[in-house]
Amino acid sequence: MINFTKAQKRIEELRKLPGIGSKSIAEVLEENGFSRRDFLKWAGAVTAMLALPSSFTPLVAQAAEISDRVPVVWLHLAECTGCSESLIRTDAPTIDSLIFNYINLQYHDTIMAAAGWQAEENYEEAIEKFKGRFVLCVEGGVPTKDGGEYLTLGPHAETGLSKLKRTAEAAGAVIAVGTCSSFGGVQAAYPNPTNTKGINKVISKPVINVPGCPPSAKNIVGTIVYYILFGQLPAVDNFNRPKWAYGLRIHDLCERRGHFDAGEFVESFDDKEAASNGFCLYKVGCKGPYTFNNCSRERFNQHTSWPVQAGHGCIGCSEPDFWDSMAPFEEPLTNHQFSSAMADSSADTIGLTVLTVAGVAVAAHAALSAIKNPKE
Ligand code: FSX
Ligand code: SF4
Ligand code: F3S
Repeated sequence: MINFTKAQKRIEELRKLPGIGSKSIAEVLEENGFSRRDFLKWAGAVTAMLALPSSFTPLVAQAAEISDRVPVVWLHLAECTGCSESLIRTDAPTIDSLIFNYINLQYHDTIMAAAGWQAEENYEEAIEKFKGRFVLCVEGGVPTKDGGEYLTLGPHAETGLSKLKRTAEAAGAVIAVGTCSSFGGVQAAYPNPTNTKGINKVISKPVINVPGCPPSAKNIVGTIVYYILFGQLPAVDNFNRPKWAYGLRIHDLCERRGHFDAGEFVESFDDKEAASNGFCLYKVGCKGPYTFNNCSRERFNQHTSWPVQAGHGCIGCSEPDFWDSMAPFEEPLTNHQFSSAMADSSADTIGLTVLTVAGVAVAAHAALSAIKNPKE
């Protein structure tokens, strides 16, 4: 049960804490050309995205306004930094990226000013000073082979494994940002020479997974805003992904879905006519029917586009082991075994599914339309 009064009280309490912002979020937004109206529109969209009643919109706005009260430590392990890029690399700052800049970010390798010993010192100070109440965001999987020595960080060459464990121990909440920290990611793909794992495999605290390679800025900021509002983790599926973001398949809200249902497919990437008609990309490898994420609804880059709209099928980047289980990416899973959210869940295993080339639309539609996110 979502408790409005509890969220209100939490915001009041947080407001009493010292913030680090020298300006208010209203001033920051105004300097970047956003009006109060834009901000409230953003808050309304985030409220809807988080599946909260619209009466929560003012609270979501307030949570963003006091986001500089909640300290965040951002740890990079084995990854490509695309997750941070997803947040900060836009042609013009978005409200999401400005809110991210506004949070009380105590440590983030890529965007902080400090370097070397100074950075290390900041890190140690932050985890001591904000013990038990900072949010730990982790980007990247954790190599575990040979005591984790395939990833060392900082001047003391501490292993990522050790740094992750002790930081998670001190954190108030842990968020795995991206598929690498959620499930291991590309470095955990076969043959996984460093025995890299998702972070929840090596720490005892509950971890909220926000997968995607990279995840959208909306899913990252939405998860942080949710935590600011409620001080707890949202309802999750069996892969610990927030249901508000990962409750539906890409395929459910895809704009090409009508063509899938009508059996109209792009047959190859040089099929100009089919491409210009926006036909379904299933036969050129789209994994949207097996992938739980909100890309088709929320899109990327200020809602402008997303992979399928841009003309390439979904590669299933928010599913565990997608580098192995969803490959080859430009072919349908026809005659390939797959192991996605559905196949990996014990209670709801649909087992080994083999789709035949003939009648693929019918077979896929009949088999997959009935599939729901496993632990709903
Ligand atoms: Fe992984 Fe994020 Fe993919 Fe990259 O760091 S989810 S490789 S987009 O950047 O962790
Ligand atoms: Fe969209 Fe892919 Fe589903 Fe086709 S298979 S409707 S392109 S998600
Ligand atoms: Fe990833 Fe598919 Fe979305 S590839 S970004 S889950 S459309």
